[in-house]
Amino acid sequence: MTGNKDLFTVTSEHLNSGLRGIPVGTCRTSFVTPEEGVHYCGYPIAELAGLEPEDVVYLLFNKELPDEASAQVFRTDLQSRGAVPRSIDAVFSTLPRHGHPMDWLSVGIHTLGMEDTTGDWKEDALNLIARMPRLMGLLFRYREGRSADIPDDDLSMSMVERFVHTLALENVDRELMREVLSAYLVLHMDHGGGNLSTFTGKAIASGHATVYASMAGSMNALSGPLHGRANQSCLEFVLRVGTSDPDEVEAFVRAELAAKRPVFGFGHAVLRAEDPRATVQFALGERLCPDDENFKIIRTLREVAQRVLAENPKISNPNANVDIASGALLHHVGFKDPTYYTTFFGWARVAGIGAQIVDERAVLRDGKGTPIYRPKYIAEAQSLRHVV
Ligand code: AMX
Repeated sequence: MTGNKDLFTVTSEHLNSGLRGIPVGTCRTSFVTPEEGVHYCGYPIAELAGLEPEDVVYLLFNKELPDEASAQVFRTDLQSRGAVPRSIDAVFSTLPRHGHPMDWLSVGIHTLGMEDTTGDWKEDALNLIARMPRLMGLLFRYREGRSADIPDDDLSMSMVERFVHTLALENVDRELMREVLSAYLVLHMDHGGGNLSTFTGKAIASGHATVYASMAGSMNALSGPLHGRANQSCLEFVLRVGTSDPDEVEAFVRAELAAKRPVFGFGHAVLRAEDPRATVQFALGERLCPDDENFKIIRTLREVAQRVLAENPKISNPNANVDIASGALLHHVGFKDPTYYTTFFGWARVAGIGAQIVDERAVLRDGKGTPIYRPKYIAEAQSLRHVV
């Protein structure tokens, strides 16, 4: 963006509105349109959904998809960065097991930063991305009390394979788990510059806190029920629906609305169509688990809830959002406890937020980076007074 153009007029009505819609910067990794949802570096998300997560991380950092040779070099580079220090085990073994997994994730990221921060924005962002699979696996293992016989990390594996390998769940189809998680990561890596967790991470980094401290802050922001934790709430909602019979689902949806409760998995602040990330996950579910009970429920909800919500003209978008299907898929492949779901969201976002932090700190403004964030607040209900 060049020149000095008027972009927006700020009026007193914008105060205390959560900066909603107020332009504050530029984003080089992704943008969101009302009809096609998120695009990474210009590519509609639906076209990227089948790619390997490593290739999409490359895209977010380099703004181009890799050719075969660059993809291989990048994978080898990530592998060389992936080793997680043993102190993570010591820290995780002392955390309260009833603590929310997102709090564990934040502590884990901070611990990685205390062990090894280079101070180079890109190095630290890539190191963290490479260490996330093992960190995530250990998080599950220690919090579930399965700390015995954890397999050694195998850095020759892909990122998702390393997580699945560390998790080492019995009686699950590991290939199915890999496929669903790979798609999940790609779909959730980035969503523009102004969502709360991304904005928070960039704001913290603007004061030159480390990538790790900034990312831990992002995860804390993501943990809120109005933000990332909506995907946990969504599967809890599906489990409460408990039936795929269209008449019963309709009665349930109407009762929720009458009780002034949200119909989870529907609606969006920006999108005005079904979120393509939901469409992709519905297609994945039709292929991988069409007879799964929860999948049958969301298939019915997709039609029934959309129809019922569309009766209310106040609702700008009655269609399914990204959170409708991810929980059913994660549940199907073996993740039965929805309290963990936001950690997958966080794992994915480390890539997008990491790339955006690098852009803001080392690329924008001809490499000078943005200054420390300092929006203006106007004094309210404070007249000058003195203690004596
Ligand atoms: N169920 C019930 N009411 C809904 C609704 C839904 N799914 N979607 C919108 N509404 C209501 C809003 O609460 C609002 O009511 P109000 O006027 O009494 O405040 C009215 O319809 C108009 O809302 P809107 O302009 O269409 O959407 P919004 O930007 O205010 O809210 C969202 C967007 C996502 C918070 C809302 O659709 C919602 O609560 N959905 C259900 C929860 C959910 O699935 N959250 C995950 C969203 C995906 C994501 O961004 N991670």
